[in-house]
Amino acid sequence: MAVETGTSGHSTQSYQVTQVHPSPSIWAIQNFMSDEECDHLIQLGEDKLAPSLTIDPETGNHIQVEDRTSTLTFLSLNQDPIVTQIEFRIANLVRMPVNHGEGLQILRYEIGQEYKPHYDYFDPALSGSHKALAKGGQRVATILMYLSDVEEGGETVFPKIDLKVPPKKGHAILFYSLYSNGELDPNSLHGSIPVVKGTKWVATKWLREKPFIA
Ligand code: PD2
Ligand code: ZN
Repeated sequence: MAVETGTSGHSTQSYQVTQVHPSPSIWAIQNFMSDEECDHLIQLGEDKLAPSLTIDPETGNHIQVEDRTSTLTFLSLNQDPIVTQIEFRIANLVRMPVNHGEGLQILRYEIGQEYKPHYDYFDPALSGSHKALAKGGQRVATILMYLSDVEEGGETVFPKIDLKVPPKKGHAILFYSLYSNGELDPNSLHGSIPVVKGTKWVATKWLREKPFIA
């Protein structure tokens, strides 16, 4: 397992990166965020939570589906100095410009809430994908940053490769939805299994091929 240590140039946070799977490429990042940063993101999210939506593969419009039962808040890029600091840390980690990132999403899962297995990429064969692809191209990678510990359940799972990642405050995972040649990786299927005890808070950032157009 490859291990490297990164230090964010925009703060003193020092984190450890470990590759946990080669294809899809999945990386675990310990201590990616401080407790204060996690608490700050939860605070930004908690007053503005609304039902989570997904993109309808037929129309490209945002719709509410039974597969995603959490609530969420979307943050703006560069919303405040702490958000900006985290966005630069992510850009540094993935070696992509900060403007390739969609805005952070702050997600809350209560007991029983989940996100059933899905792909973060847009399947170009589906009519609804064109609208989404026009806003910065394909989603190349995703970083999930855990903002709370969860007493039981709430793991991020990759069913095709039998991998389960328990949420732990301050830790993150980064995974790629495309092969390095740009083709879609079907093994990147992933989800969040139901919370059994406690509350799961997570921040998600989806990273595009090109600058993201909100
Ligand atoms: O919250 C998660 O663990 C999770 C799992 C799968 C989030 C997402 N996908 C996502 O936001 O795309
Ligand atoms: Zn996802």
